[in-house]
Amino acid sequence: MSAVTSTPTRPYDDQKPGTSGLRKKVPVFQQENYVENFIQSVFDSIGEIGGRTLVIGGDGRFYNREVIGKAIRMAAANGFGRVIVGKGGILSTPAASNLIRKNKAHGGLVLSASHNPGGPKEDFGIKYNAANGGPAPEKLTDAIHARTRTIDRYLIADGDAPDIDAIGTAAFHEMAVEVVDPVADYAALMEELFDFAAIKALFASGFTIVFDAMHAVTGPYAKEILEGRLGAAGGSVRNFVPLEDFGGHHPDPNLVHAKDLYDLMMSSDAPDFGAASDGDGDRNLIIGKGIFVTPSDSLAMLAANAGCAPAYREGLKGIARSMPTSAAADRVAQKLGIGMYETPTGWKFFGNLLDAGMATICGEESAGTGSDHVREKDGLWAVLLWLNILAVRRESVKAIVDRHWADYGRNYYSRHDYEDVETGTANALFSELRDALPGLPGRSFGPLTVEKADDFAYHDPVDGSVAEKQGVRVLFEGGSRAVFRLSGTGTSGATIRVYVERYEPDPSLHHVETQEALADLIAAADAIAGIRRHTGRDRPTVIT
Ligand code: VG1
Ligand code: CO
Repeated sequence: MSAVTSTPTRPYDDQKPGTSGLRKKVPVFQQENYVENFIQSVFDSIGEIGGRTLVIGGDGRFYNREVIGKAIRMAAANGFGRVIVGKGGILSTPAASNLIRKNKAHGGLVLSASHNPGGPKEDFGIKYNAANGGPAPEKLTDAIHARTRTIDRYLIADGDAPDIDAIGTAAFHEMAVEVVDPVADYAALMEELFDFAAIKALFASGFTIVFDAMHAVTGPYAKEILEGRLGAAGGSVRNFVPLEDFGGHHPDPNLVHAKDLYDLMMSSDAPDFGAASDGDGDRNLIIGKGIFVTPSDSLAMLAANAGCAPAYREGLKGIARSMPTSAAADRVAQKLGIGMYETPTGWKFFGNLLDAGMATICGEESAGTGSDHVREKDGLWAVLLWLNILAVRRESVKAIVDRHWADYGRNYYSRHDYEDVETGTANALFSELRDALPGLPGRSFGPLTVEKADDFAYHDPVDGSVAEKQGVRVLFEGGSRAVFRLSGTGTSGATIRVYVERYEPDPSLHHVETQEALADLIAAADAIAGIRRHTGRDRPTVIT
């Protein structure tokens, strides 16, 4: 029997469940009724539920199990016919996307704060993915947010939710609770997309890999696929046990948090290939022996070589990238004669293009890459596509990168993050910057002259919706650019992201140190936005 509990709910503060759902510190989620009110607001906003299926899983961080228990009880009370839960509450974001699609579910609740740290005082998050397997579109997140403002009751079934540590189906009130192996269906999908025999042969020939799962959700996936099915040497997958606090680290596969891997790849003991993934398994870090591949370059190189993998042999329909991502992929699209789409940051903006068959491969500079096989970015997918390409070309990562730059030119690229800036300071910086935009064209900063400056607005070619204020762009004569935006995923203070890019066609200039190659642009970006002046910081927190 389902009990209906009426409770006046505490109002949410002003954070919109934006790019990646609701993200807060664990103690905020632990407040009475907080989780319940958010989940009920989702259920009240997604249309007819009666008898349908809901997928539930998370990245294993602290508080995952408690929230899954509540979600199951609430799903039963709200009329779902079935929930599919990853064993132990584990589901990577791309695996959840796949399960939603495969089972024609109404949607899914993915419990993760992605790359943010986990633990009793760290971050937690809940996002809702829709029936296509992708992040809830803005229309839906707006409706959920509005509902959190007025909600005055939630529905929850009595009794404890069934055990989620044993595979099998149990009845819970009127609903079936199906606990599934989180890896099986995902691994099967990867076998369909890629030439596993070729990758197996590559490993059998002595090719070596280190994959750092960062004690986050991809551990079991990588262990099964890379070591189990593809024959990578035992021990290739490191930190593969998901931990509630990720071992005290940030599961963020960048050059700061995956520094051990980076150092290994630059050393004389480096394996042939290094990779890592983030908390919820949707992002990737790719490092060859002696060479870091920037995510923007990786997107371009994967697109240019996708035909090596069976799933993409017929060619790509189009490529999409987020606006701050470098234009390296644009050159590939141009050469292939296919469409290129520039979207705001956040995977939800790719959904319509993928659903409409306009794009096959998508990517973000933040190390998210994926394709139309699911509706999320997919860390292991990117690693496997790289391996498939290496298995076919039998060249080193470095040789492939050098060849790509020689063929297309190099887009030098870097992102500078200023984390935990006081919110008022960050807002002041951006309002001043936006006010200054009309006066920028024609002005020079060192050797660079501004050609155009605007605030990116996206017009969705599929549904005509418009997303405004998606990042300030300053384009310089000659094609270099600086982009400024505020992060939507941080949980303390504001994070200012500055993205700089310069195109270099001349192969004799393709091996300059990145920060040096971008020095003029970095100086110009600071002069334009006054970052040092506003924040008092003399260097970024993270440089990628
Ligand atoms: C960041 C990245 C963005 C990514 C988002 C979610 O957002 O820049 O590209 O889509 O995280 O990724 P922001 O607003 O902080 O710049 V994840 O791995 O947290 O699902
Ligand atoms: Co993520």
